[in-house]
Amino acid sequence: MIIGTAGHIDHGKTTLVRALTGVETDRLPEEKRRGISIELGYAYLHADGASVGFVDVPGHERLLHTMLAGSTGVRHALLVVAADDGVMPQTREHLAVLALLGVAQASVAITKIDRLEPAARAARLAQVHAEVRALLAPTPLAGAPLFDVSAASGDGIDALRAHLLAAARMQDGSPDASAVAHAGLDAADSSAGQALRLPIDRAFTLAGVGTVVTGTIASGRVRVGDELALAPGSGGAARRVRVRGIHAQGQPAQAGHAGQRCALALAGVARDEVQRGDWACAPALALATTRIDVQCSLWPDEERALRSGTPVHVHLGTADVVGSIVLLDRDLLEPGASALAQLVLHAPISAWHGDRGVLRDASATRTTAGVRVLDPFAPQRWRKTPERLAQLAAQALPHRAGRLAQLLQHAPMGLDCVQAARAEGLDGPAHLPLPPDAILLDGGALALAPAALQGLATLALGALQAFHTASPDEIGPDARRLKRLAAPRAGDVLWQHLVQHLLDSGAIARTGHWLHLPGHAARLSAAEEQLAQRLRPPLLAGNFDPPWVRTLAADLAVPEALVRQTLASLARRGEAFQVVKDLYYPTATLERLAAIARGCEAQGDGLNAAAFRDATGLGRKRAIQLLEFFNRVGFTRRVKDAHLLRPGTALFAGVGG
Ligand SMILES: Nc1nc2c(ncn2[C@@H]2O[C@H](COP(=O)(O)OP(=O)(O)O)[C@@H](O)[C@H]2O)c(=O)[nH]1
Ligand SMILES: [Mg+2]
Repeated sequence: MIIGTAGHIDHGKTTLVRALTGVETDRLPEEKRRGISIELGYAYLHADGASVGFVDVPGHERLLHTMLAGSTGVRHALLVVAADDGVMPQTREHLAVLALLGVAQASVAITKIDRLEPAARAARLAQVHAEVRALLAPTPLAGAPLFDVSAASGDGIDALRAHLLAAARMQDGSPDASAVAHAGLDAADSSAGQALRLPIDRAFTLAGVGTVVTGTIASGRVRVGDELALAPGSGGAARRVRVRGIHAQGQPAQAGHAGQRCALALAGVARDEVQRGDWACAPALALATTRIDVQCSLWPDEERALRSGTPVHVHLGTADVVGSIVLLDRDLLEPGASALAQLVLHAPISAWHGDRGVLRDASATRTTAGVRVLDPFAPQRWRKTPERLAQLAAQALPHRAGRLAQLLQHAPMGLDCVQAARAEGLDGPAHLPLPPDAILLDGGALALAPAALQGLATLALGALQAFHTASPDEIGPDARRLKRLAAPRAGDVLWQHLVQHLLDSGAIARTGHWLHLPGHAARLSAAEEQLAQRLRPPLLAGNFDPPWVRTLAADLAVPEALVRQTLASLARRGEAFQVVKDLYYPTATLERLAAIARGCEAQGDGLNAAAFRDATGLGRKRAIQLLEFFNRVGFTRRVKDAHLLRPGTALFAGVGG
């Protein structure tokens, strides 16, 4: 168990840790000279079957960022209040920090009782106790026991030590101990699959060992030999390192687990490439973000409401970064209230679902709010839509399985399981507790609720019907064009699945590449079939310039209307396409023209009217008409004067059928 000190400067935190453990944590020359703590101090106590790590924090108000870094992973707070001074500003601020970080256990040491006049002692202690009780009352730490101690005389020290060891035994002995050791993790999230995360609070070089990082393991386990990532890393890439050696709770070890303070000796990274604020984590978890959606609670003692857009200092894990806060479900956050918000950061950090942090004001003089991470992959656009707010409400649910079930309900385009697992700190999508009826696609990388599939099917069928109504003489769109018409935000894998699902169920049909409603592809009447047999040869013989309806009618001596009707039926069967009014090209001819267009795009100035004209030997006007046709059916896409093939398009590639 990790115990963190808290309290005003000079109230005796460092002295008390020394009295409890025998370890002097103020080791820097400057700390010795000035008699104050500047850096985090660490000490361990192994006794009576318990292992307690102490993180001693500086009390100076200007060093609150250091106190915050040290308080990540603290399970039990040791609030120190000097009997002579009583409650002071950093007593209050540190308590606020602990409460906002979600630290749920504490003990209070009333120190320096030897300094009180024996005659006035009882009265003064009663007064300080009342003051402290009043301070704790509105916080989750209200029930913390008080111990009167003196490091100078040793009074009360043994009782406090025994109490802390007992608390450690209780906590480390409980089955969920490792999973809940991190203050930011919900007890309900103690399921398997949580991979290693360790917020780094120190990095240094040790002669003969190399780069060493330290921190309290937030989740998972680490073993000697493991490959880890250092996140957020620079340039969007997390660096890979290997664990050469481990100290857990101050002793050499082969492994370390959640709740333990560890030092990791790392191979593959120089000292100046890693710093406080970084995380050592399982490679599958590495992430870097500048936008985090959170639940934000404004401290009740704040004097003013928090406005959307306010600049803030964000402390998450051991990181400390500036940014601003955007309120998502209101414009103003009143003291004591909580809201959904987005943190927009000036530099990337790593954070995972459930992590807790605090906000300080822009000048970093006041702790103002606590935050709990809901989504480290927060969107910039559509961040306040009802759909997005529903997703965030789902993210706020305490149990992982319930949370994912709700998230899936609010994911009309499917849930990205790789990202969801990463956000949850799980070692891959296989560890996500998804509801049994979830439809898994793309090897489990995408999950879809049955209702979402139904919703997409309705959109697709509606779009197809509208297409047939608008273009009765066309067979139908290809799958990509239908996606653009029906659900442009759907991913390709999802869309393929949907189209296959609709084909399998008979809701739609396919002719060649073209999709259509089953009733749309025309059956030719006997008369039409007879005429079609006479139309096909001249159309094919016409090559890149097939005859017009009028010419065909004259040559075959049949009424124009009948030729027009028969060609429209052939078009509805995907055998031919009307390129301009009354000019039909057989699909086989279009396949050859498409091959030429592909060839044009691959060379010179690309696919434009001049190049296509030269390559086909057609006139300029017809070349342009054909290119416009290609655009219309989604084979190409026009950008200024060029026609770009839609990437990966299979249209007119000669599937035959
Ligand atoms: N008389 C007396 N002095 C104490 C006691 N605890 C701490 N001090 C003194 O108070 C000063 C500040 O203590 P320190 O542990 O550095 O306080 P911190 O800033 O909270 O870490 C030092 O000079 C200590 O010797 C105590 O129990 N009795
Ligand atoms: Mg100190």
